[in-house]
Amino acid sequence: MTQKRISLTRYLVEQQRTNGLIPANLRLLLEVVARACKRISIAVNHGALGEVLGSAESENVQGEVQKKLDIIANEVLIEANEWGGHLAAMASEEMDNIYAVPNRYPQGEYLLLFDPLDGSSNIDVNVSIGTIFSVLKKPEGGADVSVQDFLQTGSRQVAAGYCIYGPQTTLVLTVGNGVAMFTLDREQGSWVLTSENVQIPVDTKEFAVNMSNMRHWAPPVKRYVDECLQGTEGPRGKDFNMRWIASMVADVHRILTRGGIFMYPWDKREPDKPGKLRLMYEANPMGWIVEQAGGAATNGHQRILDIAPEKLHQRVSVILGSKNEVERVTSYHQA
Ligand code: P6P
Repeated sequence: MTQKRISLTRYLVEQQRTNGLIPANLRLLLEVVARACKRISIAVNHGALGEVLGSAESENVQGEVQKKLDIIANEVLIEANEWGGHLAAMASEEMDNIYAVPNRYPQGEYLLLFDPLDGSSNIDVNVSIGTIFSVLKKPEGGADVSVQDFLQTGSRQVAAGYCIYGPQTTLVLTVGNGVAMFTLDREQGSWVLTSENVQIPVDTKEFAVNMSNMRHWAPPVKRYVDECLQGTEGPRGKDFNMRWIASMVADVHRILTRGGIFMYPWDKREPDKPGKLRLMYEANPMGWIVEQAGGAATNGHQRILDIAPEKLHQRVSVILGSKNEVERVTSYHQA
């Protein structure tokens, strides 16, 4: 008996019917984003055949060289979402300012934030990359939408997800009732529910960090990684494995699938910079997804989702994954 196939549409309708978590316009938003991710997946999978590899010879707001696919993915998400009447505005890692829905289209109640193609340094070497997105509600009242409307804590998200473009193309989503995964059936062009109520093991033997930065870390992070490296002879009494794909979506997907801890901590090279990753469209959506799967996400001192944002593109230290490990690293910061 083949397993019953549940489509993304059916999943969203049933979530609305049973939990009232997905009003019609939010369902439309999520289906539009999922369709945009299909288009991005096609472009990514063309690789060298699609003349989409390499640099775009431009820089983003972060001062990072943009890849052609960064810009393509950003344009796909903007074009897919601007006309539907579900959004007031969008914000992207690839755009300095917010993108208000043009007046020729109806204004909606939601705000969509995204990193259109995270891990783009991996594009040209054929390593998994992904799209990360976060959904907020535009605060009531007020005239035209502004960047201030976006500056809400991650705990106010109404939906969050990512799409990983790897051996499979998989959409991972939460609306606050656990985490579900949908695998793209390329023959039918449809998203099929392949996992729900995803749970991250609370313990792990696998850590993910860029070890080349070790000498720059703060003592609590150094202590944690040193203890992992001491293995059975050290205070942890067990050996650890290390992974670092340098693609947050791929590292987080592995952690959602089999546990682990992911760290991109502050380091002393740029002491005024809290970390490399961005709060609004990387740490917040990933932090909520991880929490919804029974994990934890902090900046070493506080819950990621409680951080009050001051700037749209602000950065943050990220420690997320298996709950007991994240709590251990966070406790070392209190010591
Ligand atoms: P590093 C990709 O550029 C990214 O923003 C994340 O996806 C990834 O976890 C991190 O940076 C990798 O950084 O310094 O190891 O190249």
